[in-house]
Amino acid sequence: IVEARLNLLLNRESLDGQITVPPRVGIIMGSDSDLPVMSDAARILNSFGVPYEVRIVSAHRTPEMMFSYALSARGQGIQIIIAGAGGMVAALTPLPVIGVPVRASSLDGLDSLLSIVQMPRGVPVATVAINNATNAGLLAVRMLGVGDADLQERTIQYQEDMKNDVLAKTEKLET
Ligand code: RP5
Repeated sequence: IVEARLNLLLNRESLDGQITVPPRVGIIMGSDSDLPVMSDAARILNSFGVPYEVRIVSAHRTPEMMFSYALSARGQGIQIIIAGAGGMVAALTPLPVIGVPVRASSLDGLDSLLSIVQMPRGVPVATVAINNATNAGLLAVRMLGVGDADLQERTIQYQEDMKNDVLAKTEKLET
């Protein structure tokens, strides 16, 4: 179900029959209601050709699954975890964890932001802006790019494209 919804969000046909490569990034979240936000990270990883997996694991609803995922991710070859929320995961893995505060219904995401960014010493979580899973994907690409020149080159190209896009829009406004 998650994959079907993700394919829909990414306008992607089913992966059935395609050869899949081992994921380098794990995208996890506490509920499928986080998918519309977290799929932005998948979209970025797709565009950079970084293989990833998506899992719904909740520290509150399925703690055993979340523990199991966090404890086994490194051994499965995962290099970075992007987590809607994410504090608990960072306590269970030596991998870099990028936390995405997801704006739930009531407190406009501030609750999620503070619960992720205010980690105690010894449990670091890189935290991006509320609902900004795009930046979580881009940060994961940059982290991987430190040891992958081709990927780092693509980050440089992404930055160039973004700058040119802004310049083009600015010129359009000034004409
Ligand atoms: C969190 O509570 C989930 O990650 C989600 O962000 C929020 C609401 O979850 P649902 O009630 O929509 O399943 O644990």
